[in-house]
Amino acid sequence: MSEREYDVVIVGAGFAGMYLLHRVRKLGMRARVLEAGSDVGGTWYWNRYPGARCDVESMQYSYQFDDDLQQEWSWSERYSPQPEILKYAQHVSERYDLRRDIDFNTRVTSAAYDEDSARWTLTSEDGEKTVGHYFVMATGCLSAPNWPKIDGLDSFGGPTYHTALWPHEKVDFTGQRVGVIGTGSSAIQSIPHIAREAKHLTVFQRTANYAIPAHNAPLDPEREREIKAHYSEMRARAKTTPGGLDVVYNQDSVHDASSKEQFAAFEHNWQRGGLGFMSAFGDLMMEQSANDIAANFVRDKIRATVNDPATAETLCPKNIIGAKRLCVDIDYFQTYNRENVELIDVSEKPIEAITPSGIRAHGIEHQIDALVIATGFDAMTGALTRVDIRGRGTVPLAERWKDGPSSYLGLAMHDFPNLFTVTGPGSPSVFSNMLPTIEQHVDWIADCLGHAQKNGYKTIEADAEAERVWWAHCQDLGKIGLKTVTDSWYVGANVAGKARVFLPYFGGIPAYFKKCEEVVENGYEGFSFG
Ligand code: N01
Repeated sequence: MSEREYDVVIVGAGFAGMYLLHRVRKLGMRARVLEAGSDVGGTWYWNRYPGARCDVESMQYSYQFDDDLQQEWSWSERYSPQPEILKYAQHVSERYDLRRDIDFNTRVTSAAYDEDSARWTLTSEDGEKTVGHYFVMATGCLSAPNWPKIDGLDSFGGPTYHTALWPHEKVDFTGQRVGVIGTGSSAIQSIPHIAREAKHLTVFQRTANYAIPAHNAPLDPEREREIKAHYSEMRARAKTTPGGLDVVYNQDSVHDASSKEQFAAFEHNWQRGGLGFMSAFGDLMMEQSANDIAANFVRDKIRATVNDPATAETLCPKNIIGAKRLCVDIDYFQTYNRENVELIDVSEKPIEAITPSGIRAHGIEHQIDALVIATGFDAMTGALTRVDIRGRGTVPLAERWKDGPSSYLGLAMHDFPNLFTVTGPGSPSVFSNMLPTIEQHVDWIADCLGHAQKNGYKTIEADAEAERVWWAHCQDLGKIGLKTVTDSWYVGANVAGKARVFLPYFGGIPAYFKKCEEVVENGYEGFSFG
């Protein structure tokens, strides 16, 4: 093998790429990770905006492949802030000596498969080529930043910050007039922090969002001890729930409960805080009348929190609760009680333009010194289609997916032999606790590579029919209930021109994990080895 030729080339040094490197090393394979950033951490490397933190509880958002690792690491808060998760990623990279096999500051721009050698050649921005027998895109579901199409965006005279590309050095908004565009999770987390610092903050809201309080606090040492004593049991319980979270899901219909019982269940989940809010009843995402009860509960909370009735009404979401990703907040709605915070509703009429000194909406130019773009990501497919990936034939992946993606299990695609995706479209990923789901994908991929190695196979490829059937199943699941009724990044609606297709798998973690196991038990059903 030449110096730049490997058994496995992995793109991305987030939690997926790091663990995959660790796993394939154990198979005795030579691996290289190519990472655009200057360090490990993936999403936690890039998303450094003020207030960034995980909306899954710390004790559940960590690797579980090594009990020593999970026993030795201590989280300081119930919900970990981004710097602490980044430190954890750095700790993992040191503990398993990962950095020596990672090329940082290396953005891959293209990858081409050569049928004769059954190898992929990856080219990075600087023209360097890396060859791999296997190629894994461990590039995350929410990693390709989405910039809004607003006239004059480039003309703004002050600094512009995208939440997903936040500078590494502290951004100080003291004394400044700041404009924030967007009110998704990133905005909801950052707005309270920006408001505390800025002279004036103007938030431009196109769609109001539901947010459940985090009730964040220092991690209770007793709770930590208790979980660590029974960690594997908690992880096992989590794998039995739809979202892979150790939360008790009530399967009963909200309609079978009295108003008092409904209120008590929602209040209990509200006081507990976090993403488990929708676990109060089993049919909240199944029908409108059930969903309305949960939505009205949250709207009433917003009205009770925000002093100005008109602002409160603007902040009350009109759409289905849970159809867009639920947000978890710390003092988000309270922030609108501050004198220096102003909310501009751009739901009926979009922002007209960004000018050198402000944002124009409804004919009024709001003067700002700094602009924060919190408009999210080209979710689930963006990180894959932004690389010119060509498998068998010359049609790039982006072209093949112009009417929507297709994938077998979110792991592999026909016509792209020896290429795997971690948490690709058609996987539960974004509907689950991402870190354990990543681990399951990586384990599956590494086991599959081990199987090919043991049997002397040169190629692994998803069968066209298996992919077609799986993708059709994902689309059918998407049609159940209320998930696709609302425009969201789950269906690609947030990116201009993107095909409207249901991107994740909505069948829940237990069904998905079982399917992956069955595929293996049935001799890698739906895959062909050459
Ligand atoms: O992005 P988003 P995000 N004019 O797409 C608005 C994960 N995450 O970065 O809804 C005006 O949710 C857009 O409006 P609309 C989490 O899974 C996790 O906040 O399209 N507004 C929306 O309000 C999350 O769901 C954590 O009408 C415009 C906002 O921008 C996902 O990442 C933390 C606009 C975008 O919201 C994405 O969250 C943060 C325009 N032209 C994020 N274009 C954790 O805690 C867009 N918008 C782990």
